[in-house]
Amino acid sequence: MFAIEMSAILPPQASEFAAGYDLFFWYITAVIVGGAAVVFAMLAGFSYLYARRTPTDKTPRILGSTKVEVIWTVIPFLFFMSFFVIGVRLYNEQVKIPPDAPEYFVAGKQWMWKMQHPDGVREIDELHLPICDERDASGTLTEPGVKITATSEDVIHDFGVPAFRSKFDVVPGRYISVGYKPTKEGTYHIFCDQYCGQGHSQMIGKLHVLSKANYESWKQGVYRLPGKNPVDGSPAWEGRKLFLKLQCNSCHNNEANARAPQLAGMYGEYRPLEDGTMQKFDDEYVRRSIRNPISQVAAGWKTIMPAYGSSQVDEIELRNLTAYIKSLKKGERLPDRTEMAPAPVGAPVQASEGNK
Ligand code: HEC
Ligand SMILES: [Cu+2]
Repeated sequence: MFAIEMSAILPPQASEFAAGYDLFFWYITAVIVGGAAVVFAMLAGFSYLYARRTPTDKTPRILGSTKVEVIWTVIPFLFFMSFFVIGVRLYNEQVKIPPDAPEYFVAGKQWMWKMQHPDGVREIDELHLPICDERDASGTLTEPGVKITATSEDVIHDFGVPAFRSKFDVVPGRYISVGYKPTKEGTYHIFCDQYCGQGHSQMIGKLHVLSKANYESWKQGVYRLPGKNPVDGSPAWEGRKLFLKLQCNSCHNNEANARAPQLAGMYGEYRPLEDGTMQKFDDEYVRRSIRNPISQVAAGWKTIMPAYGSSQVDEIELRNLTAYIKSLKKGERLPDRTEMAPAPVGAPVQASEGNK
């Protein structure tokens, strides 16, 4: 439906960040080309000016000039510093993400991209995003844009969207986030920008920037399309189902003498550990608690929690469990020890007593 756009020299500028990035790119290019031009012009000029004219010409004895040395040190230094300062400012623009930006989750895997929207919609090798188009009188965007958080299920990949002038490594065992403010409707490339094995060149996808209305109706369509990964709800909601399905509640439950810590209200706090250190209870902490509980035992608890590898809990599921734990407010009760996971949507209804 959408043709992939690609202009002659650079990809289209489809995010707020892209224009500043391109300006910086051209600025560096101009400085480098200008610097090279000065060097080559001098090379040519001096070759002529100081060429040996007669067989008896003598090479003059030239001693150094502090003035010239200072000039050719300070001027390039100032240019290099300007690269640094502008570079840091641009970098910050992309990694300082407004706290109210909705979070999309991306998991790289040999050789595909799995995406999950904040409300649970999932996609593979495609990502639909709403456009950012509300500006104040001075033309500054008033919307937070979206937050993309990514990790990998196997090797290092790199989530690259040239039209957004954005690429970042997707590393197993770590979460990395960037902010996007898509400003132009259209369909753009997603590439894996880090060689990741045989299928690397096929690890490509499409990013669709839709108007807000189209984004909403697209999501409705996904909800309704039969067989296309129907989802029941938010990551936290899916996480609670997993929590029951994996029977985390056999230990983490609402009983006073439960065998494992109450998880409610812990997110964002500092957690004392058995080894005497304090750890921030954040996404990475929850990930380590599930993947490798021995690495950080909560103070006062036994090391009985099993480690859940990626064959039991994949990255999207891990993310959903984290969202569930994060959603538990202080004082909120964990599920009952005996509560069971609900049957999947559409499963045959069990015969009740009366039907026998
Ligand atoms: C056999 C009992 C048991 C099961 C099953 C279990 N846990 Fe645990 N869990 C523990 C214990 C005990 C601790 C505290 C000791 C530690 O940190 O390893 C803990 C710690 C944690 C922590 C860190 C809590 C804190 O306060 O620091 C998280 C998060 C967690 N579990 C999540 C889960 C999830 C999610 C599942 C299901 C996939 C699960 N656990 C299954 C026993 C269990
Ligand atoms: Cu890859």
